[in-house]
Amino acid sequence: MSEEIKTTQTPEKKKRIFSAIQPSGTITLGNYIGALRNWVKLQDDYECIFAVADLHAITVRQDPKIFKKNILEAYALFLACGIDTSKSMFFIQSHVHTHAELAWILNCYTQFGELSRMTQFKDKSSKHADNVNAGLFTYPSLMAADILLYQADLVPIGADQKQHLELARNIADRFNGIYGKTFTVPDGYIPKVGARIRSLQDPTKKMSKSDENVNSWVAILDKPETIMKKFKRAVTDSESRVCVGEGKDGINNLIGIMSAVTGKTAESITAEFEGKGYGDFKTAVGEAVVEEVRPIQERFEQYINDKAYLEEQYRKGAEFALNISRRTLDKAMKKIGYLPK
Ligand code: ATP
Ligand code: LTN
Repeated sequence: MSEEIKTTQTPEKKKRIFSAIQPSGTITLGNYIGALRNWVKLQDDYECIFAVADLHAITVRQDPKIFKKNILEAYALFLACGIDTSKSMFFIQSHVHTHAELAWILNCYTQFGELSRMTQFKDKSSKHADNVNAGLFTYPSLMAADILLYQADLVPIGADQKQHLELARNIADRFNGIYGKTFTVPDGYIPKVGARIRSLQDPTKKMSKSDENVNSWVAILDKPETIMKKFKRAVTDSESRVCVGEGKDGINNLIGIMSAVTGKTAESITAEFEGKGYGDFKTAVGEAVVEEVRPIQERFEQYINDKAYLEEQYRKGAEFALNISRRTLDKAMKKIGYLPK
């Protein structure tokens, strides 16, 4: 799996990228630094296809009203972060029926044992012990369908999704091995900086929007005072020197966040805060994050108040996506032996 990708390519044939984020709850700083921000940067050099993964989101129970609101807000927020529909294809997963169809097919080429080894399944089934549904288990084959439908070359993801991507590669290889080349086997792109932003309350865990402790994550749409408060409360250690070190998960994480939003290296951050305490540092990280999200929040307000524009964009996205993905689905079905419609 490649950790780094070239930023320029020959104009004739751009490589294709696919990625998606679930609209479950609010989009966090982890999602932004680990995923969204990279999507925005990739748009000029790649043919990008992005989706709001709302089919994946019902693997945990959703309140219908809130869910509906979250899907539209996620779409608007991604636009506000810089997804540009004149450069990239951007749609809502449930609007494109080929995803659910190919997912069923791929389920039949995915082994029970493979799915049982997924750490996200183990984590989520222990978190939602009262609702360990089959969708939670087969989640990775839907994700594989998302990617393989578009013959994507590269998939930008946070480190937590690496195992799912490996599985998508295995499924593609297996299918190609049986029927001949049908799917492009995708490579992952995991950013070096910010691939795993950690919880502000338990820095041994990743920052996750489904964490019940609201102080553990920062949402892109949190008010400035809320962001400052959450950073001030961030769990650190009993030392006082701002530097990267063993057993300093909290500070390492804050340095990582600071570095991701300001572009400064860990060394220069350490030098800047030499002789200053954790309190000053936490305030500075909070302020840097507030500055980073301010323009995004302003653009979000404009988009979310223009429902007609949003609808026009996601309709256009779904139409494009269906056109491309239908070809792959037809090809796979033909190879399996289904009668043409
Ligand atoms: P959930 O809490 O519902 O599992 P999540 O916050 O982990 O959600 P996802 O929708 O699973 O978010 O992930 C969206 C994208 O953001 C993925 O590419 C994922 O790798 C990335 N991502 C999620 N959390 C982090 C994090 N803490 N640091 C870096 N990247 C992250
Ligand atoms: N499972 C991913 C979201 C997701 C995705 C995808 C990412 C759904 N389909 C396809 C990359 C490619 C997640 O929870 N982060």
